[in-house]
Formats: sequence, C-alpha cells, structure tokens
Amino acid sequence: MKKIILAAAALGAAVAIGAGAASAQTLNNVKQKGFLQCGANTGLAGFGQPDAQGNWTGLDVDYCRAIAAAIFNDPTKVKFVPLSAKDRFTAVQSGEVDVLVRNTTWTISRDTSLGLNFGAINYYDGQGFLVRKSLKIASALELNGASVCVQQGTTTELNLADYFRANKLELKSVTFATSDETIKAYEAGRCDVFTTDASGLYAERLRLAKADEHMVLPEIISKEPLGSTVRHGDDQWRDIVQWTHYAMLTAEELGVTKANVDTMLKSENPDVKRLLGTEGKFGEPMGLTSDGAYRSIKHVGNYGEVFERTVGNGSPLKISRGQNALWTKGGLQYAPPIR
Ligand SMILES: N[C@@H](CCC(=O)N[C@@H](CS)C(=O)NCC(=O)O)C(=O)O
Repeated sequence: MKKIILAAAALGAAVAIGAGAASAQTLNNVKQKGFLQCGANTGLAGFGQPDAQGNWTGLDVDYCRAIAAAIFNDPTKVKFVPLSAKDRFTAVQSGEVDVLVRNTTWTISRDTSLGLNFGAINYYDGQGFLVRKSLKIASALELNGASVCVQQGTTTELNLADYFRANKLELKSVTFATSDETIKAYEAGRCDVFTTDASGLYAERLRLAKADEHMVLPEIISKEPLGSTVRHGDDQWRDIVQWTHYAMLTAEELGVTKANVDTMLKSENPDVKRLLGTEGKFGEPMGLTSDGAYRSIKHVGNYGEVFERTVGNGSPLKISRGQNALWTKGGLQYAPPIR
C-alpha cells in the first residue's frame, strides 16, 4: 500500500516539477488514500507534538485536521509525519507528505528554488533569544562574544549570523541537527544563549528543568511568517490548503464558532451564507463540497479558537495574539473575501 502511495505521489511530484498543471493530482491522491499525509514537527509544544499515546496536538496539527475535515468531513483522516528542519522540504518535494505545516518560514528561496508554494501564514513570528537570568543582561546587543546554540537547516542560523555581523558582535555559534540536542546543550550550559522563533522559545522553555531561571530578551531580529507548504504545479491543492486557513479566519471575523456553526447555518448574513455554503458554491471549483468551510469549522473551530486552545491562554504557552490578531484588531491575520 505504502509503495503505491509513494509511487503515485512521486509520479505526481515528478510531473509537477516537470510540467506544472498536469499534476493537479494531490487531492485525488489524498481521496484515493483515504487520509491526508501532513508533515509535522518532531515535537514542538503548541505547534505540533504527539503525546505518549501518539495523539497529536498543536496549531499546525489543527490546520491539517481542518484540511482533512474539509475533504473527508472527518478531522481524524490525517497521518502526521514528524520531520526535522533538515528533512522537511525533501518530504514535500518527493510527495512523502501532501502538505507541510511545521512552523516553516516563508522565504523567497524556499518559494522558488525549492519548487514549493506557500499556502497561508497561520502564525506570524520573529526570531528571539533565551538566556539565563543569572547572566544579568537585558538586551541582545550585550551578547558580544556569546556562544549561541542554534539548529541547522533553519532560517534561525542565517538570521543569527546577520544580526551579530550587523551589530559588530563577535559570535560563537554552536549548531545541532535537532531541536532536542539544541535545547539540551543550552540547558547543560554548553552555550550562553538559545535562539529560534520566539514561539519556539516559549515552547522549548517549558522543557527546561528550571524554566523560571531563563528569560526571553526583548529583541525580535527577523520576520518569520510561518505557513503551510505544498509542491509547485498543483494550484487546486494550494487553493484548498490556502482557503482552509482563510475560512477559519473569516469564521472568527464573523463570530462563527465550533459551537454555534449549526445555528449559523440559518443566518441571513450574506457573508455567513457564503462562508458556510448555504449561498454560493465556493468549495466546488477546488474539488471540495460547497460546505467545505462548514466542515472545518464544525470539526476544528475558527482560527481564534484554535489559537487560544493550542498556543494562547487555553494552553501552557499563554502566548498573546499580537501580530496574529485579526486585522480588525490591529493584527496581521487577514482573509481575502469569500466571494
Ligand atoms: N521557522 C524557522 C525555524 C523552524 C524550526 O525548525 N525550528 C526548530 C526549533 S524550535 C524546530 O522546530 N525544531 C524541531 C525539529 O527539527 O525537530 C524555519 O522555518 O527555518
């Protein structure tokens, strides 16, 4: 079975890289398999993490569940494939996974030379620094000569070098292949500083024995728009992945929730009708049913609900919405109109 899946997907991928639109096969492959293969983190609290029973939770995990719900009307029709920073892009290119939702930053090189497309940004982030309070420093500009633990294959490494060079600071970077090794080396004192996306700092800090002895410095040194990633050459699939996020954002804008979505089916509000498919057939041109968005909201919730549950006040991370607030509330989360 796995061989058939990989063969079909590899064929799709080969054609995709070669001839573009011909390979609009991902949705059909997923329907044929009966489940979505989602590239996930190896274990990042709040974003993508399996528990001891193998139950996956997190903001990125729920995005994948929302895509599966739109396709199968069942959020459990997903197989999560844990991928390290180094292996994640090959897994998308080869078709091992149908979509990557794994705290991955949208950059021009990834969006072009790697033959990938970014769907939607489900978390606007930026890189920061974690240090011991005992170091008694208040700013990253005081890190001259510091040893910094960082993970390979990430934008983190590149930003770190740029920041230290731009601020004429001497840098000793200590690099590791996985976040596990990186945070353990930091905790063991092999470096003064741990750096990654700010959301990752809050998540990894939870794993430290004495989390309160560590603090996040105020500087955010980069833009890290974290989003869903698919292969080039399958516009239909990219539309599905992209509009699933926008449907969940629009639901939050319109006050449509997991709990009230069935009541909202009776709403006379034209925006709600178009979102839930009681007016207009916006799912169908993408190969979905017209109630695709309804299914995602019914089974997973709107963006605000998912945020609070996974990384916000309903979670151990307690991250505030900040840049991930709706545009109507001063944030960057903005969905194009469903019309
Ligand atoms: N957003 C950055 C960094 C993403 C990243 O991989 N962060 C690390 C540190 S928290 C991570 O998730 N590691 C988990 C792993 O590779 O197992 C990127 O796309 O390069």
